[in-house]
Amino acid sequence: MVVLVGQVARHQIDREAFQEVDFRKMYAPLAKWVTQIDLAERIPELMNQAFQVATSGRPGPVVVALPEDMLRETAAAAVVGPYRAVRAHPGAADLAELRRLLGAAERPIVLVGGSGWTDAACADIARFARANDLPVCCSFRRQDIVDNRLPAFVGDLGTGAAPTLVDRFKSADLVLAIGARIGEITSQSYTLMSVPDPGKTLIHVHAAAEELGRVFRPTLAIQSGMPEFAAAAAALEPISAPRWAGWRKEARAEYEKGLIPTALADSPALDLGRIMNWLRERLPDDAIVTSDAGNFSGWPNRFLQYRRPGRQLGPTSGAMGYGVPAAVAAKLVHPARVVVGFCGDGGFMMTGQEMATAFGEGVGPIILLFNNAMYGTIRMHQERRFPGRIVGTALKNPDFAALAAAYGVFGASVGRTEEFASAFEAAVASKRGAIVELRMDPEMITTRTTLSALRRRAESAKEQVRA
Ligand SMILES: Cc1ncc(C[n+]2csc(CCOP(=O)(O)OP(=O)(O)O)c2C)c(N)n1
Ligand SMILES: [Mg+2]
Repeated sequence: MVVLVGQVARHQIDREAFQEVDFRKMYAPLAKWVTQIDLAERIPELMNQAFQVATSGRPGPVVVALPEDMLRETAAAAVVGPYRAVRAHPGAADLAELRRLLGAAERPIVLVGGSGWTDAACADIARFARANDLPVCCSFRRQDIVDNRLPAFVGDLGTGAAPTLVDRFKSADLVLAIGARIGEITSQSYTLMSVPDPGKTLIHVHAAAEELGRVFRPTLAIQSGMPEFAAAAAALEPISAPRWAGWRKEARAEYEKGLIPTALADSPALDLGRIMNWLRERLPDDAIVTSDAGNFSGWPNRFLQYRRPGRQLGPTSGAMGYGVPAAVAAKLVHPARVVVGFCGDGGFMMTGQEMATAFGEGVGPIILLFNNAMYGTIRMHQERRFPGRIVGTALKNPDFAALAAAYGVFGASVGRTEEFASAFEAAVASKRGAIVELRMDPEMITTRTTLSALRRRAESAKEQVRA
């Protein structure tokens, strides 16, 4: 992302003039690079550099401040050619070492993640995994890199990672991490491997040199773009009759078992597990699923199967307010594809007004609004640490169906499992954007446990401490 932002005139700088901000300071820890163009004749140079930096290595945002008087200047400038992102290739020696390490492994696991994946790179990695019968898991909110229906796919390491996958990852003797930073969420708060020596063979492939060796010291570090690495990996001679065929099969069986909803309550009126399973069958292969941040996201993350060329768009930063705008943007780019945005009531109230943009642009994303009348994630932490003490997490929401009508989009409010399918089909058919509210049981705090179970556990832990 390249952000062009207006700045006060050059002769007003440092007066704290109207709306003056020192953008270099403000964005220093957030952006990959911040610059200001003070001379009109430097526009070609600095704009070229902005795109070059934003797209090369680990992609990241660049902020360009533009003093308003500079914008009124004219200058003679040569036209420069388009920017070309710089991506490294894996070397022959690195690939030979990778194959040697893999050949010596007993329980290998591949972790895919990060950005820079093209359709061809995804297909190449799937081919590499199948040829070597390797299990593949993915990092937080990067579930669409490998088609989840392939036998190689064994789950995701997000906020609600399956305990069986976490255990399996810990007992792996070789990790091949491709593109993932292995950050706090993916590494389950840095518990998947020891720091800094991971205690196992770690082959880390990343587009940026500075990410290699961060936290975990790799046995083999390979700086490479994803398309470049994936093509090379697919061309490697496969390990014949790998020792880990059973290990991969067990991992896949555990993942498939996880698709069966956990029985949390006796026939709940709105059974989210059944609804997610219905959606898994219903969504086309090229569907785009966007997600906000919040506990509701556990439902699509655990039960949907992301596919290619389908996409998952979600904030790996955990920022709320992303789901609706991302769904509107995805539908603008791909008007012919089904776009479903998953959102909590809290997150929807932050940026849900973007439904006006969808209506104005004439595009129809479908928003599934999980209404539990609270900031569920924060309530969960309150119950865990201070059971029964609820502060500032209850929400008094507007009438969402009425809000949908006010925006001019389709609205439905679903309180029973059997009402969902027809509401969803009507939303698809409406073609003008839709808000489908799911009036969920607030007890369903995660896909694996209830609010009262959490509270009981926290209370009895407190009792034990007292005793
Ligand atoms: C912009 C922003 N503000 C605050 C938070 C902290 N936060 C994380 S989840 C959450 C609550 C989410 O509530 P909701 O969208 O209703 O989803 P639920 O957890 O109830 O399913 C909050 C406040 C955040 N991640 N992002
Ligand atoms: Mg909520």
